[in-house]
Amino acid sequence: MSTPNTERLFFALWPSAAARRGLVGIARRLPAGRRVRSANLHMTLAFLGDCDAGARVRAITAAQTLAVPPAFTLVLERTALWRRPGVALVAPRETPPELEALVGRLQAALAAHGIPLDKRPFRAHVTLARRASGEMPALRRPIEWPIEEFRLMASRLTAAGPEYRWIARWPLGRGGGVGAGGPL
Ligand code: 2AM
Repeated sequence: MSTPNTERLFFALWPSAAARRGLVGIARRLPAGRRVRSANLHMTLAFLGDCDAGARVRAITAAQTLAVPPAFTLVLERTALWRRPGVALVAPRETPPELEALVGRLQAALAAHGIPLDKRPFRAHVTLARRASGEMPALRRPIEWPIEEFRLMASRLTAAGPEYRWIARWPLGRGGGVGAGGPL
C-alpha cells in the first residue's frame, strides 16, 4: 500500500491509438472477466513497487543513462489465459530482441542504482482482463504496435480501480542506432 510519502512506480510501454483499438477489440471478445479500462492498457517493462522520493530520482537517473535500443514494431499475435491469477492477455509470439534489450538494460540500470526488482523473469504481455476464464478468442489479425518510447508511470488505487499517470518518457533510438536516452 502506498503511504503519503511513496508512489507505486513502474516502467511501461503505452499503446498507440491503433494498437489500443486492437487491444480493446480483442478484450471485448473475452467470454468473462473484469476488463482493464481502455486508457489503462499497457505493457509493463519493470515493476518497482512503492518508491519514496529518493528511489523515484534514482529510477529517472537509471532510465536517462540507458543505452536505448532502436525503435521497433511489436507484433502481438497470441492470446492466453494465466489461469491461476485469471489474467487474460495478449503477447508476441516471441519477445523481439529490441524488447529483450530494453528490459535487460533497464533491469541492469535499476539494479546499479539500488532499485530492487521482482526476481520473476520478464514475460512480455498486455493484461486485457483479470478474473478471466473460459476459452480465449484468437486474434483476427496481429496487433502492430510501433514502440518509439518508454515511460515511467505512477499508479494510484481509487474506488474506480487503478489510475495511471506518466512521470517521464524517453525515446528509443532513431534510425537503427543505439544511443543514450533523455526525457522528451
Ligand atoms: P500486469 O503487467 O500483469 O498487468 C501496474 O501495477 C502494472 O505492473 C500492472 O500492469 C501489473 O501487472 C504490473 N505488475 C508487475 N508486478 C506487480 C506486482 N507485484 N504488483 C502489482 N502490479 C504488478
